[in-house]
Amino acid sequence: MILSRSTSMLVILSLSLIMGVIFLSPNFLEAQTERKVFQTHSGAIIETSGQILDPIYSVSEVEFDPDEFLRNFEYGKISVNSEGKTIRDYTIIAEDNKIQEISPGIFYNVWTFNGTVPGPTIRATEGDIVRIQFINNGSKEHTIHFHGTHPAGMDGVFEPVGGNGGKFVYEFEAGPVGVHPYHCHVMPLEEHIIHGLYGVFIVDPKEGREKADEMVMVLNGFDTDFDTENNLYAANTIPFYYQHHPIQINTNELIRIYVVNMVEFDPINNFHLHGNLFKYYPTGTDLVPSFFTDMITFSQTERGIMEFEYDFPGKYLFHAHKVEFSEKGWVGVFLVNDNPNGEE
Ligand SMILES: [Cu+2]
Repeated sequence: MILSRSTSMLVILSLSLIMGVIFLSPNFLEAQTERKVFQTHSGAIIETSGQILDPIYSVSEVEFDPDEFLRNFEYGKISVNSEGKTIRDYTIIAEDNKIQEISPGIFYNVWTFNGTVPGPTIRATEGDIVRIQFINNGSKEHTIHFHGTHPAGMDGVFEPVGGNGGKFVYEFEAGPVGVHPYHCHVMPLEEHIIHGLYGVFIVDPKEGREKADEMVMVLNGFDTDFDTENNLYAANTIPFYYQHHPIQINTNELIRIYVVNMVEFDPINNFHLHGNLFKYYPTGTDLVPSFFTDMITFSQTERGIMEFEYDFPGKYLFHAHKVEFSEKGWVGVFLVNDNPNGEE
């Protein structure tokens, strides 16, 4: 259809008027600034005018360094019992009242094990006795439920530990070999997980694994407006952190990543590595890899061990190939440097 110049002008003018009425109408403007009242998971009444909770807090009480967390393993206080078994003692303290600025301007009530989300990465060798003094300094009941093998009474489900100083000792033999999550198991479970009460438990084989540059990545998400959908995603809590602070690794050096998916609400998450493929050991229970791939999909608490080496230096992305998640923070970069020792 060919319109005369004056008809075209008339159409444009009419459209502009209609759009102007829509966008400038008091109702539309009000909708943009309308403050809605939400009840949070924990019962608090919060006002917000947008998709992200308004920063009603201005001070972060929790400092979390994803670089430090990445390669930090807690081996516990070591002793030997009368049978000659290694005992590893840990203390884990739960709290549920701290505020963390998880992304610039986004303050979130984190529930923590030993002050951070995720909690400490607990590491033992198969057959060691793991003994955890659990202290609940929160205001709500919490527990620690370890994945892995242990007696029923050590499962952290039917023995809720009261807040304000409640105590429980978890004691069990470390096993099976692999990478396992631990998390609070008090109902409503999603509330206790989404706020951050989780961490990683690594059980090493007695014969050890090949020497490698080892790291831990917990894939997590944050629902900052309490609609049971995540607004932010990350590897190790801070969205986009490893994109802005690339993880430095070397060429021709074995990299081993213990990956655990703790994203709540979304049925799947995944991990895609650029410029390379990795050997993948589901749950890390087998010493022979099951896959050689560049992309692995996880449901919640699914986890595994990845191993790879880069031949060529440079910057390589790793991210969720579920693009929504990577665009909301679950993306990072490996900066591969020439190995100072040459070919290892
Ligand atoms: Cu809990």
